Amino acid sequence: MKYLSIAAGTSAGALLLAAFLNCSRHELKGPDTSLSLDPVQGREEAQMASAPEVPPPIARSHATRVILDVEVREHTRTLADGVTYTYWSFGDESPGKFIRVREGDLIETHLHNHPDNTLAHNIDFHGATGPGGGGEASFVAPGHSTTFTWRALRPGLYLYHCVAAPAGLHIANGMYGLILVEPKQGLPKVDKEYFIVQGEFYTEGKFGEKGPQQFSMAKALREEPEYVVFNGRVGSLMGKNALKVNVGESARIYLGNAGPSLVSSFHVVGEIFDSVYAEGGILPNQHHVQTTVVPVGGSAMVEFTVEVPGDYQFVDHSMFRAFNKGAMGALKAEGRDNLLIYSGKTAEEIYRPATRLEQLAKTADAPSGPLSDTELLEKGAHVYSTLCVTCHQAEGQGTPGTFPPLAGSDFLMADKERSIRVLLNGLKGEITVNGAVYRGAMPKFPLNDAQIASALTFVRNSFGNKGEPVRVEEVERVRKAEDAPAPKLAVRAARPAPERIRHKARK
Ligand code: HEC
Ligand SMILES: [Cu+2]
Repeated sequence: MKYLSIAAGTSAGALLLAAFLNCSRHELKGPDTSLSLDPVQGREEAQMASAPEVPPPIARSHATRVILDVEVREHTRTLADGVTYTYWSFGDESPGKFIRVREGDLIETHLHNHPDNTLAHNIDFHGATGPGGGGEASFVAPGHSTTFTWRALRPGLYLYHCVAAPAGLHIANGMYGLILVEPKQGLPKVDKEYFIVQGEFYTEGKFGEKGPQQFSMAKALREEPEYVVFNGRVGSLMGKNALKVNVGESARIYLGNAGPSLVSSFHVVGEIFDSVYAEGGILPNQHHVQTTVVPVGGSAMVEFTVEVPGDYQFVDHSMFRAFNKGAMGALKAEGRDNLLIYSGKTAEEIYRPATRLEQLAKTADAPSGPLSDTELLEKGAHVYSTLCVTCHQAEGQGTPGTFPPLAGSDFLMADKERSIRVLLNGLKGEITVNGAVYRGAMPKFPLNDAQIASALTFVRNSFGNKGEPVRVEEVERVRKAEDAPAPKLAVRAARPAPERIRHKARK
């Protein structure tokens, strides 16, 4: 403030300030903050649906008093196959029902705490404006009901959840759901609507451990859930519970993230969102989105149209959550193929590029007569670049501590016969090269005498080395003395004709 008033005192500062004000006035269209409360006409029951279904759009063109009854349950439900957990939920299932109201509606909320329950609960509507989103007003002991009324002032997709202390625990046990406050003019029409709420479960037992599971406060504090799931349980949207759409139909998914800790990166594998309403606002703020972030305690809406039939998976793209903790669901799209967009697999064949040994075999052809120095060097360069280079490196410099250098190697240059034996037999055990100790192992390679002679001639006359060539006969002699049999080096049988598996285009 101080800085601003001083700056404004100078003419440059005044200009800046003017530019700033100007820009904010003309370029940013502010939100609607007006408070014109529509007259409330009549009353009706809240429109609700169980996951993943969404009640139909609101046809009314006026505000009404919506009567919303929500019952809190504490009961055992299935978290994964063979795994049970004591859920606390709004209604029979977690997440609670999707509630659909209209901007301007008055929501008369009755929260009933079932007498079988052991704890007090409440409800915080992120779509409500008022202390605690209704948390204080709705706080209710087992066997009691509370009533409070709130005005759905601002349209958007909102999370609701229990906020009774400790709030993290009540959410982690499943107390959450979504409420859509439809804008007066409605949302764009789509063919299919679904809702998904992501949530975490912190169980004492590891993921998949059978039997009833207890809540682990230690894991919750570390924010390390065993389960991250869509709609309350592992597999709630898999197999026969997959979401269904038809090719060409427009779909909208209402996403919520109850957390209590992890931000979600929602992604449909093989589909691109045409529009995303980030953070559950009513303006589509981006087109052609691959993955959208859903904050904890927040929401998003995504719209898409599937172009090609098949099974699509959707995930929290934090992949270990998806594949190891449950954050995965499926979308089944039915309809006609469109080969102009996606072909499916059209061929599968054996892939067999020339292998290093095959390449090496090409240098194995028997010489007709003794090899000249140039021939030795050429062949040697080929052997080096197909085989030796992987370990001894392009300039023969080796890798410190692992592969000894051939460039300037006293070990190599000191003893020609020993170097022949290295290539005939391989080398194992401790050696010292230029003062450095190596304790590695060089395998024995199936090289014939001409290859060994030429490789050694090459390395003894490259990378700054200068030495006599190594003749084929010399290698022959050492091989005989070592009694090392010559390797079989026939070039492998001509490769089999690639086996083509043709897949008929799906109908
Ligand atoms: C798979 C890696 C590997 C390949 C390929 C390889 N070597 Fe070696 N080479 C080694 C290792 C490891 C040692 C050291 C062995 C030891 O410590 O006892 C070594 C040692 C040597 C030595 C003795 C030490 C020195 O630095 O003078 C020579 C000579 C040699 N290799 C030449 C070759 C030639 C020529 C080829 C190609 C035909 C080749 N090597 C291919 C790993 C390899
Ligand atoms: Cu609660």
